[in-house]
This record gives sequence, C-alpha cells and structure tokens, in this order.
Amino acid sequence: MAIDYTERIPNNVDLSGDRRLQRALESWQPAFLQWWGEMGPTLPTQDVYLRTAVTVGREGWAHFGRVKLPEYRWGIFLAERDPGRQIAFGQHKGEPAWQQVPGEHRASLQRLIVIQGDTEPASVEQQRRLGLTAPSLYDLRNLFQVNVEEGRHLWAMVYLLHAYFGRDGREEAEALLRRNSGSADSPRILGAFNEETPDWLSFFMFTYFTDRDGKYQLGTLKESAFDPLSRTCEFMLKEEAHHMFVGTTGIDRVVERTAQLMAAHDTDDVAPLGGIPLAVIQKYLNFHYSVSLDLFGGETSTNVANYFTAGLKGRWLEERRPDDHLLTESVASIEQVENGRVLQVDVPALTALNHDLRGAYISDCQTGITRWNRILDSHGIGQRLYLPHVGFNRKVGAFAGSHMTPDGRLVDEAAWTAGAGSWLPTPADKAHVESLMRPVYEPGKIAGWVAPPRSGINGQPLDYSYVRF
Ligand code: BYC
Ligand code: FE
Ligand code: FE
Repeated sequence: MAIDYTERIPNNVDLSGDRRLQRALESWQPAFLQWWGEMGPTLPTQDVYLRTAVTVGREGWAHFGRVKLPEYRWGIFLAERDPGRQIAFGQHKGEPAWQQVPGEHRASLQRLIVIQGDTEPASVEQQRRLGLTAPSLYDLRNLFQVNVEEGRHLWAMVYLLHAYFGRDGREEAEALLRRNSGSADSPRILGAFNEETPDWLSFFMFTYFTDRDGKYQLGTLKESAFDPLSRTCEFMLKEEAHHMFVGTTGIDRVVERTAQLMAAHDTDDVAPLGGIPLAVIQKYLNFHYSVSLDLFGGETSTNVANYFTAGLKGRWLEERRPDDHLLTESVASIEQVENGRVLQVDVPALTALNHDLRGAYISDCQTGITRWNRILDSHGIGQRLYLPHVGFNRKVGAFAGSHMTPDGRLVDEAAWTAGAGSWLPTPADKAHVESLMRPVYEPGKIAGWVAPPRSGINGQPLDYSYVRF
C-alpha cells in the first residue's frame, strides 16, 4: 500500500479506516511535536535537504528535498505483508504469523517494544546540541537525517503500542516522552542511552557502534511471530543502514585526517596540528564499543530464552541457521569469570542467545577496524586500531564487577585505576576534542580535524547547501 501524505499522519496502515486509533495517535502527535521542540535539535535552520520515505518497496523508497525541520512528516510505515508468512522458530514454529497479540505474550511483547521505543528518542536527546558544532553542512545534514529518522522510529513503536496494547500501550507511549536521556529522576531504560554524545567524534562512534546494536536487535525483532512488529522492524532496518554509513565513513574521515597529519609531520602528536591523536580515537572507540556491548544484556538470560521459545524474538538471520530452530537440546559455550580467571563453560543454547547475537555484532564491528587500519596502512603508518577485549569496561553480564584491560588481562582495582586514563577518554582528551568542535557552515568547507567525504548526498555536489539558515 502506498504512503498517503495527504493525511495528518502519513501512513501505509490504512489509519483512516480505524477512526479510534487515528484519533488516539492524533492526540499523541502534539505531545511528540512538543517533545521534538524541547528535546530535539537546538540549532535553528531554514531548511534541510532530507530524505523522506514515499514507499516501502526495495528501490526508490525515499524522496529527497528541502524540508523545514519542524514540518518533517513523521509517518507510520510497515514493510509489505507476506500473507503466507510462518513462524520460523520456537514452540510455534510452522504456525501462521500472528496478526494480533496473544494474551499470554502481551506483557513480554509490550516490554520489548517499550525498550526498543525508548532508545529512539533517547538518541535524539543525546545528539541535540551537535548541530552547534558540525564540521560541515554535509555532516550537519546527516545529523538531522539521523535525528528525524530516530523520531520516526519512535513513531513506529508508538503505533504498535496504540494499535495493539490498548490503554497500557497508550500510557507507555506517553511515558516514552517523559523519560529523558541522562535525567536523574526518569532516565532512559538502557545504560548507553544515558551517556552524553557531546562531540562529533562521539557521534561517529555512536552511529558506528550503538546504531549497530540497533541493527542487530531490530534484526531479531524482524523475526518475531508478531507480524506487525516484524514488518515495522524490516522497514526501520532500511533507514538504519544510513545511520551506520554516517558512523563508518565519519570514522574513516577522522582516521584519514589523523593519518595525513601523522605522515606529513612525522609525529604521533597531531593535537597541536589540530588533529585527533590515534590514541584518543582508540580510547573513544574503547568506550563506545564497551557500552554498546552492554546493550546485549547478560551472556545468559532466562528472558531471552523465554522470548525465543515463545516466538517473540528470534536470532540474527534465523532462517539461514542450519539447526532445528527450537534449541531445546543445544548447548553453547560462553565466558565466565571465576577466581580471577576467564573460563569457557557450556550452557543451554537457549539461555545464551544474547551472547549469540553479540557474537554476530562483534564480527560486524571488526569490519570497521579492518577498513580503518587499511587507511592507516595506505599512509605508511604502522600503528593499528583494534577492538578491546569483550570484558573491557563492562557493567552488564559476566564481566561486570571485574576489571579487564583492553588486551584481556584481569587486573585488580589499583591497576585498573592506574590504567584507566590510557584506555578511556580522560578529561584532557575530551577537552582537546571539544576544542576542535567549531562549526563550519560555508558550503563546501570542512573542519581541519576530519577529511572531506568522498561524495555528496543523493548525487549532489559537496558544496551543495545541504542546510540553509
Ligand atoms: N542497561 O536478562 P538480561 C537502537 C537489564 S538500540 C540497563 O541479561 P535481557 C538504537 C534487563 O532489562 C536497540 N539495564 O537482559 C541505537 C534486565 O532487567 P530485568 C534497542 C539493562 O532481557 C541507536 C536485567 O538487566 N533495542 O535501536 O535478556 C540509536 C537482566 O538482563 C541493560 C533492544 O534492546 C543495559 N544495557 O536483554 C537509536 C531490543 N541490559 O528483567 C536506537 C529490545 C540489560 O531484571 N530489548 N538490562 O528487569 C531486549 O531485547 C532486551 O531487553 C535486552 C536485554 C537485549 C536489552
Ligand atoms: Fe532507530
Ligand atoms: Fe539509528
């Protein structure tokens, strides 16, 4: 079904065919807009060159044009329905996918949707001041593109809450606007979404590592037996690809600039030259990777076993797994910390599904490391970036409560405290990065700490006015 842009809430779910639901969502809309006004981007602009979804098909689903930010048309778009879709895993494997929420799974599904929904506006809140310091109009435009789409992802979850969870769902939808990132009284639900994203190096790391957790979590919810959730996530994943592109190419460009400065001046200390030292890039990477690993939950979890068995949350690429998709007999090997040592232990595979998903995520993260090291290599630089050990700086799961160095040694409190400043960004590192964050808003110009992008957006030249004031 095509997206109807004549409606107050653009959608492809035949909203006008369900007046009650339409009215409920139309009464949530002003609250959303008020939240966007108060917690969204702080930089005033005239218009921004943005993409907006126009269909949900494979090709040509987005339209590009200049949009006044507050007038962006946030809508509700589900991927096409497959009428023959069957549940691919768990105790209901082979049964038709659900078009309604079964009573016994209502609470669990609502919880998963609320957690997913909570992260979307959280990221907009975390990024709200970045518009004041973008390194170019190209980057500023990408920031706003990510922001409006995370806003739309909130809409995606609020639609499900309103359409399928009755009064509880409507209350949860309101609460999604009441919690705020970093708030002392009502913080966002997951740890990483209460951290700050104060500078553009953090933003690129966030869109590389934390949006990538989004990719993997959405991938598991796309497998859900609850078909509207599956179709919602399928379409969100399309938009998500651009967010990770911003992260990947953003870090590419920072590494590129640093490597240029290191090679040209034959020094590691590029800070006085207006660059970001490789060691600082590594520390930011260590931080964002480790807080993103926390987002996968514990290595073992009865929650995730129950979600899987019930058919609520599958595995990454569930249908391509060459097993019985029930896992009642399978075992998996996970890490455990015991008496100051890391051991591998076997546990029921069902309880280890967070670990399974995290494994796929880690392999994917490694591809970025490989490409950044190739950039260093191409400038004749011998140093390398790397992913720290999975147990480094963890607050959730097997490694929480012990101290692991990036190279995987368990150390005591004193050694941790002594080493932390060389593994995680220090106040001085942050102050240096902060000092480089000066806006460059002349078309075609770029800040000195980052290389220019390889090409513009949607075939536009690099000196295009992606944002106008
Ligand atoms: N911080 O049983 P466990 C995205 C809680 S990102 C604080 O191991 P489970 C995006 C946990 O809730 C994707 N608390 O957890 C990216 C549990 O609480 P209860 C977001 C945490 O349930 C960028 C307890 O600790 N989507 O889209 O197996 C920009 C025990 O944990 C944390 C989802 O996450 C934490 N990090 O797995 C914009 C998908 N981790 O039960 C957007 C939906 C765990 O004791 N969520 N806890 O009260 C889920 O699938 C699961 O809830 C989790 C946790 C994977 C998050
Ligand atoms: Fe999102
Ligand atoms: Fe995203």
